[in-house]
Amino acid sequence: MSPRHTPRLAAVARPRRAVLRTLARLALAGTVAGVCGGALLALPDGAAYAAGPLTVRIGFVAAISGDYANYGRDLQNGVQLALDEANAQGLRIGDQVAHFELVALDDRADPRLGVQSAAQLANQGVAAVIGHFNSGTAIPASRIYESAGIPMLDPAATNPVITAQGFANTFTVISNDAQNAGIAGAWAIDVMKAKRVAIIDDRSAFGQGEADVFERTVKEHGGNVVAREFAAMESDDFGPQLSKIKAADADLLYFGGLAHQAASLVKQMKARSMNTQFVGGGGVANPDFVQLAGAAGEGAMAWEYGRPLAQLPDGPRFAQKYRSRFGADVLAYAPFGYDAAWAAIHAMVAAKSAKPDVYRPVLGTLAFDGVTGRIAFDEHGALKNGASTLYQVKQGVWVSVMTRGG
Ligand code: ABU
Repeated sequence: MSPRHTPRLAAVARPRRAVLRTLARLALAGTVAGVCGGALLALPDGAAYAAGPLTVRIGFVAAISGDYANYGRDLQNGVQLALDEANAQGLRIGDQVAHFELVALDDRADPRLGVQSAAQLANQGVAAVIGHFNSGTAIPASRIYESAGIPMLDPAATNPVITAQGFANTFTVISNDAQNAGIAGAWAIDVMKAKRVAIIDDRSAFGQGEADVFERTVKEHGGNVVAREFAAMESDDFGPQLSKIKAADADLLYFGGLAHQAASLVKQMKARSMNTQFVGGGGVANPDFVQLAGAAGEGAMAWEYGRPLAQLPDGPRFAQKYRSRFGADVLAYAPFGYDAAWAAIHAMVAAKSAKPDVYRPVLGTLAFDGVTGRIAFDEHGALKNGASTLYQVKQGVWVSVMTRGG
């Protein structure tokens, strides 16, 4: 289904209003059905209807309730900010002023709901989807979007399988875990000189995926993995795993999972008086971790995607706009949500169409400077030249230590 078109009557000669009103009704019927496309309608005497506004529905899906709701709402805010700005700028898609409308759904990090949400958005005829937050929902949902021919712009889910599937409609504006966890694994051995490495993951497509990459890279760099443990995403009890890791005398523990579990983990490490260096993968270096972990979070390290917002040319301005609009600070991936939305908008404007089959080829060759850096895609839709940054909690604040890649 095409995005909704709503023609509007422009300046016309007064005596012909009745005729023109009838034509306007006909035009409206035609464009709603995707027949007219909102182009100027030429009349015999040279009078014309200017094309009216084009409403473009942009789908958004993430976990916006449950344990991961803070990530999802943060992402949604980033997307909304981009749509608000595009609407305020009065951008044109072809002959029509575009009005972007967000259609937001909650997949609650559940792959089943992820697929249902994707089908629902496809049925509603959205022009693009920004989502999902979890790799476990993004991977199956991407198959729905591919079948429906709707571009999915992934701002947060980082399992490399997402783009490795080779889908024409899948694009990621964030670097992936082949890169982020690979950099972390090499750094753990080459820079940290870790001698006895332990790994825990949350068994999610994301956490297990990054832990696998980390383990493989550690071994490739000559490192020694003394423990490989896991705990389900829902679990907050790491007692059995930490007993083994303490007994194995690990000097570095890498965790593949998200902030609230990472916070529980460091608290339990502190309770056991472990001096093993904690290192998170993506999704840990954010204010929620610091708040939940309290004093136990001090000294924790984590590798995150991209560059520090404060060091990016438009980062501080974005942070300020976000604070003014939503009354809160950026949590994690809002800038990527913002860039994902703008990627879709730029492609539609350049293609002069919000029809996925028309603007998708433009999206594939797009290159622009987003808030998070240069946005351009490789032949699989993966972000080109993504960066990763190491952070450490110092006096209750995540501080950037080094950036690799990009
Ligand atoms: N990449 C951060 C966490 C989300 C996920 O990939 O599941």
